[in-house]
Amino acid sequence: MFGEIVAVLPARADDMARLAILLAQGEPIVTVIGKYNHGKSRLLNELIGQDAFAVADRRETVTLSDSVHRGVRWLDAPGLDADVGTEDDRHALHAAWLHADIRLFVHAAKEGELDAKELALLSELYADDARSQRQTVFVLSQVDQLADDAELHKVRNAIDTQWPGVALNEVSSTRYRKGRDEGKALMLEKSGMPSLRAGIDAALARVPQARTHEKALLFGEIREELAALLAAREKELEALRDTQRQQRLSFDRGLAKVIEKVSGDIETMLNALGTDHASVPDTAKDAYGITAGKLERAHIQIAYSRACIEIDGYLAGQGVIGLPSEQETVARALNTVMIAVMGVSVKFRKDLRRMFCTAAGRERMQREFTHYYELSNDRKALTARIGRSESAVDASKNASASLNAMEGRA
Ligand SMILES: Nc1nc2c(ncn2[C@@H]2O[C@H](COP(=O)(O)OP(=O)(O)OP(=O)(O)O)[C@@H](O)[C@H]2O)c(=O)[nH]1
Ligand SMILES: [Mg+2]
Repeated sequence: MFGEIVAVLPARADDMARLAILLAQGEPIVTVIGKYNHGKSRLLNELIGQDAFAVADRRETVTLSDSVHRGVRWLDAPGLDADVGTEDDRHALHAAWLHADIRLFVHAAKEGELDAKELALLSELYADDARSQRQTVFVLSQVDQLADDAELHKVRNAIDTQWPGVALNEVSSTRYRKGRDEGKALMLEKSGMPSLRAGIDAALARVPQARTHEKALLFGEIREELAALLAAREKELEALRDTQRQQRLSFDRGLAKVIEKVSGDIETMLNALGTDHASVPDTAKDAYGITAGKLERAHIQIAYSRACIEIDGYLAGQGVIGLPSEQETVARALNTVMIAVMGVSVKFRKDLRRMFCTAAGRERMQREFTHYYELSNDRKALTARIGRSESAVDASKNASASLNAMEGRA
C-alpha cells in the first residue's frame, strides 16, 4: 500500500512514512535536536525524572533510544555534527524528525549565539511547524555554566537578534537535579525546568489536534498530487494513442494511394499489350536469341519490378525497411518485405492481373504491407511506449486507490 504510493511519488516517501506514524496512533512523541554535548540527553532525563538516557561529557548518544513515560514517548537523538556524523547518525536524526510531534531544540548557553547550521535547522523546524502544526520548543540549556547574569543577558540578546522574539526557555539540568536532591524549592524554580515542563505539557495537549490537522494535510496534498499525476499520465497516454492512430491512418491512406497508382499503371500496360506470348515455350535453338515469349516475360517482369520499387519507396519512407528479425532467414537477399509479400518474381499476365487488378489482390497487399508496418521498429517502439504509459497510468490509479483505502480506514 505505502510502497505503491511511494513508487509513484518518490518525493513523498517521508510524508508517507510520517503518515504511517500518524495512523499508528501511538503516544505523543517528544525528541531533542541540537549539537552534541549541549545537554540533550540530560535534559530528557530531568524532564521525565529518570536516568533513562546515557549522559556523558563527550559525543555520547549515537543511536535513537526511547523511553515511554506517563503516556509520552521520549526520544533521545544523536547530536548534530557534520564532522563526525555517521550514516547511522543521519538515519537516527531522520527517524527522530519523522517521529516527533514536539521537537526540543537544545542550544547550550555557553556557546553564545547560534551557528549557521543551527539557524538553518531552526528555520526548517519553524517552517515545518507552520505547515504541519508540529511544535518546536527552543531550550537554552546549561545556563548555570555562564559566569553571571550579565553573561546570560549577552547570550539572550545575541540570540534575540538572530531570531527576534524567540522564547528561550532557559534551563539548567544540574540546578534542577541539585534542587530536587536537596529539596531546595527556589533552586528548582530557578532551574527553569518546571516552567519548561509546563510548556511541554501545554504542547502535548495540542498534539491530538495537531495530528488530526497533519493527517488531513498529508492525505489532502498526496491525494491532489496523485490526481494531478494521473491526469498528466492519462493525457500523455491519450496523446500517444492519438499519434498511433494518426500515423496508422496516414500510412493506410498513403499505401492505398500507391497501390492504386501502381495498379492503374499495370492495368494500362496490360490493356495495351497484344497477343500473349509468355506461354509460348522456347525451344533449344532460341537459347541465345530473343523470342516473343522472352520479350513478353521481360516486359511483365519490368512492370512488376517498377511497381515493387514504387511501393518499396513508400514503405521505406514510413520506416518499413526490413523484415522483423524473428522472420529473417539465412538467405539475406530474400529478407525484404517486398519478397515476403509479393514473392520472388512474376512471369505471367494473369499473375499481374490477380495481384494488382483485382480488389482481393489489392486488399491483400494493403493488409500485408500494413502487417509489416506494424512490425517496423518505430511502430513497435511506439507500441512499447504506449504499454509503458498504460502501466504508469495503472500504477497511478492503484496508488490513488491505496490512498483512498488508507484514508477510509484512518
Ligand atoms: N553544567 C551543566 N552541565 C550539563 C547540563 N546538562 C548537561 N550537562 C553535561 O553536559 C555533558 C553532555 O550532556 P549530554 O546530555 O550527554 O549531552 P548530549 O547533548 O546528549 O550529547 P550527545 O548525546 O553527545 O549529543 C554531560 O557531561 C552533562 O552532564 C547542565 O544543565 N549544566
Ligand atoms: Mg545525548
